[in-house]
Amino acid sequence: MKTKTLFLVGLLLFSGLVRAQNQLAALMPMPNHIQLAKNAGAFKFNTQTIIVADTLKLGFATRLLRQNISNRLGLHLKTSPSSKQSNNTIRLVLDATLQGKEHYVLQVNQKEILIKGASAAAILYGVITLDQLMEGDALATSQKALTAITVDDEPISSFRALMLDPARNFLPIEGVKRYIDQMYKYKYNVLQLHLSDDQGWRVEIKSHPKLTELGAFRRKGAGAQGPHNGFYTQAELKDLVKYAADRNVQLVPEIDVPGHTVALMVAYPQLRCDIAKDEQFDMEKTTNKMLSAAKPEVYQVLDDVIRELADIFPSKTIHLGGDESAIESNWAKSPENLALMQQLGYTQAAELMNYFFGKVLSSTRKYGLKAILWCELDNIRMPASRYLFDYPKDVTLVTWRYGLTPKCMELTKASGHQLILAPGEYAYFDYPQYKNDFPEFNNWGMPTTTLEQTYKFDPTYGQKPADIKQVIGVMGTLWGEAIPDINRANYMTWPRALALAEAAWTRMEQRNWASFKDRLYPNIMAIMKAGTAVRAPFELAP
Ligand code: TNX
Repeated sequence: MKTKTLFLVGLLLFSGLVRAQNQLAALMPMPNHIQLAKNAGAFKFNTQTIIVADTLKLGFATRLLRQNISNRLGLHLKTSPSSKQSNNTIRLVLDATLQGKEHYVLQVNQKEILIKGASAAAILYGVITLDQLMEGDALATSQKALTAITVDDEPISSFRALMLDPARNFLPIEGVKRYIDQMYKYKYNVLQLHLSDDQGWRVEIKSHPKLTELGAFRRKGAGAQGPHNGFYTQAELKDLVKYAADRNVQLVPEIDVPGHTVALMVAYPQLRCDIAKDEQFDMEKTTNKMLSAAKPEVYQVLDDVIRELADIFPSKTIHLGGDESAIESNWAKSPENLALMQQLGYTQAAELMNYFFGKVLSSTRKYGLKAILWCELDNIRMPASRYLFDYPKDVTLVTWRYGLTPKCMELTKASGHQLILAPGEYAYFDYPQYKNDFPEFNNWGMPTTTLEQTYKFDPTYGQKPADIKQVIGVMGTLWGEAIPDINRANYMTWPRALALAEAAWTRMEQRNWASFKDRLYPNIMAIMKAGTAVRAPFELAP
């Protein structure tokens, strides 16, 4: 009797442990295809396990893998480009026959762990998923084992972005690197930097030094490195580009024109619209004043800026803003712009946006850059029916205004523009994550975007992927008016960016709020362990 009871208790405990160990428990974003191998055993790590990888081409992924194994298992594995050993290996294999730049296959069996992909980025993603498997299967990991599994995974979107806004409040470069350290682990591959706005110009431009001398220092005596003052040198940005590229993150600079340009107009007053000629600007404020469309110097300065940015950012993509231009109170009241309008035979001042971007886009083409612009429709409140501006087809648009994304999808499908989705209702991470949560200042009555609300984001809007081929991805935006430093930026980002990462990566059929909530905890812990600020979503506690 006694033995029987002990046996039953033992069995119960054992089954409890079996249930607690779950290889899928920390996967984020959820891979698109997983095959669990029944009774196929496990890979056992030991001091003789060897990492086989081309360390020249796969340097970063290999270092990350060694680091992860050392952190989790305390084993310091040897790495070699080839091996006679046919088992007890972790092999990273570049395989050009695999379709898709970010497509990886991760196979775990008793003999070996194999990660295959056609690019260093794909292999890196396999290494990240491997680490999440080990995080989830805590019991096996504690025994230096990994249960057999196959993951065959690639993203639904090629553009998976977050955006930081160091223009409103400057974010020193070290903090931006730490930000990239987290975002790449959730397979984000683009970081947009909003480098100019009314409140600051944050990138060194050698041909126009006043941009930073005057435009990067809005508050005298308030320090050189944020929140009010500061800029990135070109050398710092080139270093950041490399740092990000190792982690498969492409940097996209944004220079916001022709609105949101007070810092630029403080540095070079001759570029202002004539009606703002004598205005005393306060760079702390958003004043809705614009560059002139009629002054040739404007296009010369922007050409120089674009040329220098093309040299810093090898990804050759630039965002040129185009949002919230107060055309009616600027160009439509300005003698020089009205004269230009007449000369061009335009009937509305808004048409000057086509002229303005026609000129600026000839510079981006000249320097081999692809341009992105914020999508503005003819009515910023619904209903909206058409593009306000007739931009050329090689421009990618970003939909952002609350409720207007389905309309933008419909219009770009007809027009042929590529589209990135940053809908205010899901992806605006400057908005509070819960009622009465931050931001505690500069909150103009922002709507609340809860974690669950972000998770609800369906980037297909219920359509078949084949019917929305113009949609290339999604972006979460951290507008910075109420974000004084990188800690706050992180607090606003996490965990909502986990939800958005899954929207960008995982097919809708594979997504599930209950499963996401289960997988949140180990990931919030991982972000905290890295010393990164994150909001605890206490509203989800039962
Ligand atoms: C609108 S989104 C803006 C930004 C602000 C943001 C605040 C967009 C293209 N323009 O300038 O920072 O709202 O949420």
